[in-house]
Amino acid sequence: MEEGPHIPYGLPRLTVEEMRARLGAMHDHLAGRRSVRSFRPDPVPLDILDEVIRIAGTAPSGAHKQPWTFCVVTDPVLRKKIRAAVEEEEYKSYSGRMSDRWLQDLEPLATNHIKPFIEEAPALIIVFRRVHEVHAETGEKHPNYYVQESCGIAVGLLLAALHEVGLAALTHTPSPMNFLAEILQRPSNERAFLNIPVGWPSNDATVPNLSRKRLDEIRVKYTDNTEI
Ligand code: IYR
Repeated sequence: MEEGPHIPYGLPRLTVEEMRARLGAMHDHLAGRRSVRSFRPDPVPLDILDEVIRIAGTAPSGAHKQPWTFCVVTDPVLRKKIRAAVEEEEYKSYSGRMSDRWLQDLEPLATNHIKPFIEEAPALIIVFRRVHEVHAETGEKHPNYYVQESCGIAVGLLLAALHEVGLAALTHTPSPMNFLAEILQRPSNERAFLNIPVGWPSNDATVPNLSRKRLDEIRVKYTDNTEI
């Protein structure tokens, strides 16, 4: 972390009406985000993906260690290799490693071990969590903190940024996924966190007809009823 004095900070104070209007619009927009498994092959400009990653990099992180690396993979040879390795792992998962209950829970999503989207999507953003840092000169290990939480927040911002510009994504979690670090030759302090295929939905893309929990199902109030 950069050391130095604290600097002044403020935010614009919106009226409650402005807050309601902005949040209503933000909800309507973000509620339209869905996990997509079928993509058009059209390439996404790399500078757009860079901007999206820059936004993800604004996330808060434990002790501001920013314990993430975002790999952008568009190379078709690599994507083919990744697809083959993913399908090998997913086959083992679907045909034995996942419980019957788990498979039953996944039925509405109609997933299986075949993952054409890894080659069809024009880009994969593969997120690695950095379990520690390695000092460039001494080779000394410096710990990172709350790495899962930090990377989770960063990916949340990344998904919002993609949706903001009309790009679809899937948060794909082959398990185990250490093969991703091997294929991409990542350093030993990095562990694969998520594989995120990105692109525009194909013309025949469909998504399951899901509903989301209502506010009263996800929020518990501890108030004294004096608030407005
Ligand atoms: N990783 C597998 C299985 C899978 C698991 C969950 I939990 C999902 O929400 C979706 C899929 C796959 O990607 O098919």
